[in-house]
Amino acid sequence: MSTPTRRRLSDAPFLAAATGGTPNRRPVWFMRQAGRSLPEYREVRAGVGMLESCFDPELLCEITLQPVRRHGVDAAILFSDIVVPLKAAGIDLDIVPGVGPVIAKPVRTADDVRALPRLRREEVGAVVDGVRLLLDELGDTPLIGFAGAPFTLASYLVEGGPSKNHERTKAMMLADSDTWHTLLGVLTDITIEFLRAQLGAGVDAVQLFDSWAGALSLAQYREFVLPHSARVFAELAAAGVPRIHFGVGTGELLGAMGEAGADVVGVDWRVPLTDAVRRVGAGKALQGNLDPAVLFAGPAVIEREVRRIAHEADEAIAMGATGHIFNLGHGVLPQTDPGAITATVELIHGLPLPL
Ligand code: 1CP
Repeated sequence: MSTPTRRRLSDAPFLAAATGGTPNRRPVWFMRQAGRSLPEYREVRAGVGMLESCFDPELLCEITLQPVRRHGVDAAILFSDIVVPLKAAGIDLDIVPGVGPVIAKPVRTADDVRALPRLRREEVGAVVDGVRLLLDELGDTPLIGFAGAPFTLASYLVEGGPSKNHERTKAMMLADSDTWHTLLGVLTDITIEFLRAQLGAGVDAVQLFDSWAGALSLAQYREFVLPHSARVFAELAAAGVPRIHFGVGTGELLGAMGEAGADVVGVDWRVPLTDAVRRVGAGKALQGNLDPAVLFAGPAVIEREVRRIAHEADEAIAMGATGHIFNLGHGVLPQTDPGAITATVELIHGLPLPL
């Protein structure tokens, strides 16, 4: 893969922590750091649809920069959505305010799967243009690209929208495994193409969001999901950038998610980092894991929880983790006070580094 535009940012604390180096401060960024918690986001999004903003290079650049400017986080994450490559490929869907992605014609049968389009690079040209604008603006701050993992994308396509129980998805997976693996193969190809487009434009790291994989048993994950996610990571290895893997409620899956091939494994707030390192095994960095609800509990609680996590991270590193990137255990909640986020970043940056 040719990536002539990639920047050299080896001193960036986020990249040092992700690659087994020694960061000069504790790196922190937040999943969903761009978005409704920020008044400047609500202002630029007024009257502009979610998907429209994801395909507008200037707007996606501006929204990506907002949390970097305001909070001084150690990484930017591309403003996009996991369904953007599906939309770009021609699948009829929308992101409905207050709901999330809604698919016009859910994918339920072998014929539906056969009819799915593939993604051509030029269809995400607006995202590529947005990445290029961002690299000019970001200075020394790394840019994380991302995509949804095949299972989480499949859940939206099969259910037709957000789902609590993923029952139709699991039904296809368990009753018609040929159709399931064909579907995940198509989604894996789309995910790889979307991430390659971002890497070609110069993103400094990638995160694969398998947000809903925690709904699966370990046996289901291993048989029906892991081989596909592993193909995503394997195909991106040559880019030489850190690859992060994250899902919510995946405490039972952490070992298998690490096996899929990421360099960094994201951990939600349910599992202490000292347990996470045992499950993931030595040789990978960890990312997480402040409960997003803690940001509502006031400065004293935030400080107590941040210090606990930093302490557990240091222990995890002593146990074989190659680094720690501070983050939440899932995304910033829309009602979060942005001041609490900025204060949390300052607190983390002020903590001593492990000896
Ligand atoms: O109009 C709006 O503001 C809609 C809210 C919103 C936003 C701000 C959606 C709809 N997507 C996004 C942006 C987004 N989506 C980002 C921005 C970058 C950043 O982190 O700052 C990212 C990383 C995503 C990824 C995403 N979309 C995931 C994976 C991350 C996660 O939260 O687990 C998932 C599952 C989605 C689907 C989605 N898109 C939007 C919503 C509300 C949802 C979730 C719906 C559900 O509950 O199933």
